[in-house]
Amino acid sequence: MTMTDPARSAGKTKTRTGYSVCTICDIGCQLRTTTEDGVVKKVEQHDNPLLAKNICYKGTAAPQIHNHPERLRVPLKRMGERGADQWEEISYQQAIEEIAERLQTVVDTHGPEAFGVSTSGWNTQTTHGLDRRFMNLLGSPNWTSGVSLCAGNTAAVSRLTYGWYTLPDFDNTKCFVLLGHNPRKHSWTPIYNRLDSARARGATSIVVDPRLSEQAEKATIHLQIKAGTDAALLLGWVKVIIDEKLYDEKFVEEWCVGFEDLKRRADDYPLDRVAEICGVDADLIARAARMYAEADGAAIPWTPITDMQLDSTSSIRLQCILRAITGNVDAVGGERFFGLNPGYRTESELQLHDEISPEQRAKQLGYSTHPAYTYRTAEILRPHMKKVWGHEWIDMVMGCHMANPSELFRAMADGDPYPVKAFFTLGNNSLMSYPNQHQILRAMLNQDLIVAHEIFMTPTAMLADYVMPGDVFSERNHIADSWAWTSNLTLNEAVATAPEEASSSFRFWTDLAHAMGFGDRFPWNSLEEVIDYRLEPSGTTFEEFRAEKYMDVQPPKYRKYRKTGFATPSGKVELSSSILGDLGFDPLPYHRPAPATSDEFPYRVFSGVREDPFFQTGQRNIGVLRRRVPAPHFFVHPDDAAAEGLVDEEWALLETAHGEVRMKVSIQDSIRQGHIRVPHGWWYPETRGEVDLAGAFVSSDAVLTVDTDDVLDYEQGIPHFKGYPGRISPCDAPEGMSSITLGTE
Ligand SMILES: Nc1nc2c(c(=O)[nH]1)N[C@H]1C(S)=C(S)[C@@H](COP(=O)(O)OP(=O)(O)OC[C@H]3O[C@@H](n4cnc5c(=O)[nH]c(N)nc54)[C@H](O)[C@@H]3O)O[C@H]1N2
Ligand SMILES: Nc1nc2c(c(=O)[nH]1)N[C@H]1C(S)=C(S)[C@@H](COP(=O)(O)OP(=O)(O)OC[C@H]3O[C@@H](n4cnc5c(=O)[nH]c(N)nc54)[C@H](O)[C@@H]3O)O[C@H]1N2
Ligand code: SF4
Ligand SMILES: [Mo]
Repeated sequence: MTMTDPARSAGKTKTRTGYSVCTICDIGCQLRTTTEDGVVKKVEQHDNPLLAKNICYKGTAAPQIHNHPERLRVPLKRMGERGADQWEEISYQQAIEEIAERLQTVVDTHGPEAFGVSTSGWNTQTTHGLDRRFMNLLGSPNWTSGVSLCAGNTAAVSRLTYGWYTLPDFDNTKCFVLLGHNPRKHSWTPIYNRLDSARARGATSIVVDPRLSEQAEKATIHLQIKAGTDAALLLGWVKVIIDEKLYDEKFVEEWCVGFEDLKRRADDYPLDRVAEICGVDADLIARAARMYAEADGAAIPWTPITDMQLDSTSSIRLQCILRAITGNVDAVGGERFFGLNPGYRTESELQLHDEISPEQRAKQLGYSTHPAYTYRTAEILRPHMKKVWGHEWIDMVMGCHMANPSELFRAMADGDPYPVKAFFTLGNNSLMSYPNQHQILRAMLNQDLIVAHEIFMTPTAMLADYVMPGDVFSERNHIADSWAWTSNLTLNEAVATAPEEASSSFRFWTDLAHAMGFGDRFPWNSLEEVIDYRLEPSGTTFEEFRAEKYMDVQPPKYRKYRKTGFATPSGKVELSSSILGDLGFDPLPYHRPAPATSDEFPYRVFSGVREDPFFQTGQRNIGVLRRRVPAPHFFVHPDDAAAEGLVDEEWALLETAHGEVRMKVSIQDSIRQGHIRVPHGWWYPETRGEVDLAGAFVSSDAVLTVDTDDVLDYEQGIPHFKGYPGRISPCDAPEGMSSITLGTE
């Protein structure tokens, strides 16, 4: 049905401007979007001067992304072999009916747990927990996400330590510590701006990074550690802080349990040992520890680096522990527990975690082996969450009730411990976004049904049976709640017209539930109705909210635990974790060394150093962005390049025990000798139709790492992406890749 717009029929252009929450990366800047006749023309900075600096060149490229000629507009059904990239266009209605029927067959044959979902949520934006609601009503616990490797897992581990997840009190901090984390002007711009403002106010900073990163260049102290040794460094800090009595004795006495055990554990990490493990000077480590502990309000902002290490659980817990023993928890200039916005129902509330039976919850992949962020830990925390925060199930940063992705892909590939035969991926390039890409490919080739909800034809979508075109942020209404990370609400307005056959994730799950016979549990007719339902406690509707404001910010309240206690079994900060102990793990933090380098694999390789023009695996097809970084590069120290015969801007082959990738070489003084950087997420959309899966196996970091138990963090089952052994040598350009074009637009 086409609506006739009176302004348009009169020959006038209809211009609209609205507030947006950018989803091109996951930090969600607040911007303004202008459309003409429903087409995005301009995305620009916010009209509030306090927010105006929060914009990067990916955000301003939104018109090129949203209007891209290759944007998916019509549902596609696979023709020919899986992965052959041959499609038939079908209607949205036909797609939903066929998907419902085929999903029902999988559930009838193998049980509901045979249905797995991977989604990262921030770009599809409008789920409102309905993906989990759908799965819980069907009986499948096997939902996972990119947040299992990034922030979601920190949220879960923080929660079992002190019952909530912190965010720095950036406006008041006197000192901040970045464990690798390296926000830049065009990479997580709002955090970059806040760190810069803190420095301008006189805050000191400590940067821990094997590279002289952009943040390290500005640091008061740079600790250029060996990759993968952060937990050892932090244990060294704990020892200095305890030995020199730099901790907050009153807070420790009143609000912490396990201090004596922690002290004994820290005694295993004297500074000379830590200096040896980390490869940095012992005095500098001690100076940094003192600088952090002595600051009157210090913060350790969340970092993804410790989310992807062999001892990730310990590294994350050590950050919580340092915040606690220095008295910085829920404190001015330290770290805030935002709590929930009382006016907005949480996604968790819509997810209906009581509807799935305890027996089905216990089948969640990872539940018994790596439970830290699965239902198993969440179940233990239920009464404590209820007591302190008022709700039993709070899925912070969408990461506190997840399946382990490696176990999910193993079940999909090998039926171990049971078959998973239907896989939906929404706004997630799953093939390339977890470790062990070869296993993920096998997993996908072994499915009866794959559905991808996407805006572009990614390598993952190429492997699907149905590709459902998604809408984008300029086309949908939403109120974002930072996934309960903060209590702020921010407005996103639909100002553009979505392709007629595109769907929001709300529409997709709702229509599928109706087609499968449980539509009565999805009583909302529109996205706005769900938002109205979520806003009900505030007594406003979506229309009223947007007429009045673009944001809702709760006034800060510090040290809330004084009234409520902490949401842990002891009601205190658990320096020694009763939950980890009860689950059979070491209750205290420790350092676990990564597999050692050898003559065969002499370098420490790490995935990361995000590239400014791209978010993760995206945007390689957006000409205006791709031209800024046309090809992927290893970073190699000049001495290592000379030793291996590598030439700047020429191709090289990097091999690990598990896989190999090719990319160009960038020789850089700033990287620690003996280390090699591999960027994340490279494929070559321009080679679609010529190279298998558009080059998804040529340069992707996910082929270099496996996920066998010896290289997974014990408690969470997190892969080790930060310092695994590898070797490098010069090579020719990969086939079909000699002249890399620059995307299509
Ligand atoms: N091997 C490896 N894996 C990693 C990492 C790594 O360094 N190495 N990093 C981890 C980290 S830090 C993170 S945060 C996660 C990130 O994981 P994700 O956030 O899932 O990022 P991508 O896997 O790149 O997938 C995003 C996909 O969403 C699509 N998309 C964009 N906007 C929309 C939309 O509005 N609607 C729909 N339907 N689709 C949209 C894009 O085209 C893209 O294909 O990955 C993690 N996984
Ligand atoms: N433009 C752009 N911005 C982004 C993203 C993007 O894809 N593009 N992704 C966003 C997301 S989801 C994330 S998670 C962040 C990630 O971005 P950052 O937090 O900045 O992380 P990376 O860029 O992966 O790596 C940062 C630094 O970690 C160092 N490092 C590597 N291994 C180790 C180690 O073992 N220990 C320590 N201490 N340091 C180490 C590297 O040398 C590097 O300088 O960026 C966000 N911002
Ligand atoms: S940093 Fe850039 S891409 Fe990320 S949300 Fe902000 S404007 Fe969008
Ligand atoms: Mo991330």
